[in-house]
Amino acid sequence: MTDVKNVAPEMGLFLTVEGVEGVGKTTNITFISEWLKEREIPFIHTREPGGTPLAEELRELLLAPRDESVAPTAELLMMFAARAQHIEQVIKPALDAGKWVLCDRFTDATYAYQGGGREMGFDKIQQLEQFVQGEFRPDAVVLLDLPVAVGLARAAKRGALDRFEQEAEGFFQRVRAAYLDRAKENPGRYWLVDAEKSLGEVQTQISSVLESIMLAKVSAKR
Ligand code: Z5A
Repeated sequence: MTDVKNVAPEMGLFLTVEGVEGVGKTTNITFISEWLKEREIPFIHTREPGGTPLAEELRELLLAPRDESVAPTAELLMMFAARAQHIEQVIKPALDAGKWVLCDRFTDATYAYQGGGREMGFDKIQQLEQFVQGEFRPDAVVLLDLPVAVGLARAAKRGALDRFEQEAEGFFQRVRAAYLDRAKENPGRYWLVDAEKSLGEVQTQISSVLESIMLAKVSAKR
């Protein structure tokens, strides 16, 4: 195991976790939080859309099922409005304080859900990403991947469906394809985890990914 005790305080790192519906993000983010605690790495856990009071209000608006159909452009802009607030109020201050930021979804979800799922394409998202974030990007993206039908079957065991969860399987197939394309295009930043395996096997993969991310971070600082 990497000895991080002497390097952790000044080593802020922005780590996001992504994947389609039912892939096990929540479960595995709890696992990652424990992994960080065991190593005494200071971190915050946050999520998108959300993470600040204003952004959480936008999340409620975005996820609530409604009779009125939501224009994809309105949805896209609300995602980035929430993100702008989240970056400014929570993410950057935590990184500046030397903490890791463990974030449940970020802009990759916009590429996957609005770009892929809603078929909006990627150009406008790229423009908004540049406008809102400049060059700011996650240091590492853990992409949990599994066949859509498996994820939907897992998620079906939960309660009432939100506005995204009510989409048809084809929507989630496009989401998954967009995520996998992004991972293929940026192999240095994405860490692909086979989330169809048993939870124990998934978490073994995640531990090894975290060790690699940590080593890369430590050597980059040297
Ligand atoms: N969205 C967007 O469109 N654009 C954006 O830019 C952003 C977001 C940022 C809210 O996200 C919605 O916002 C999301 C995309 C959109 N909509 N969807 N769909 P969210 O992240 O809050 O919602 P979610 O995708 O439903 O995630 P979740 O609630 O965290 O669920 P999960 O990732 O599927 O995780 P889970 O609850 O841990 O796992 C589901 C079940 O599977 C649970 O019973 C586990 O015990 C079980 N599980 C987990 N792992 C395993 C393994 N390995 N084997 C067997 N069973 C397992």
